[in-house]
Amino acid sequence: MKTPLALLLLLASISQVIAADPITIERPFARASAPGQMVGGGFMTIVHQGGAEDRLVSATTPIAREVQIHSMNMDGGVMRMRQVEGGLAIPAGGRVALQPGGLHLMFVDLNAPLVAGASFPVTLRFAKAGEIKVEFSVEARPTK
Ligand SMILES: [Cu+2]
Repeated sequence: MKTPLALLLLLASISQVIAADPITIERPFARASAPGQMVGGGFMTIVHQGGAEDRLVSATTPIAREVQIHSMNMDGGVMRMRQVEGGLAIPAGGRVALQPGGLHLMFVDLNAPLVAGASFPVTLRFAKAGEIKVEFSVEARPTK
């Protein structure tokens, strides 16, 4: 049974190359959590090479109860996070950066501390591209 399985795997990998996803994720990372911290931010750049706008609708991860999509805005001199309503639009042929101080994923109710050097899976759900699984690496907190 070894040969048919190997052949199936080969065919599967070929079909993946042919049906290359229009959406790719660059440098997904999170920051190590401080002691007692129950939420964590997730960052990445979403690159869309398709011809029609897509939308990041939701995300899930085993390391947190919930994943939210947040924006950050100045409101009366105070930086506030808000949930992005209706998902995050990804323009055709565009790039959307989720980065510290701006758009980010918010991992709510962490199941365990985020430790620098570790990594964890996140499943992103796009309206058109469907599910994309990404491995986030945990980086040390910046020292100020
Ligand atoms: Cu947030």
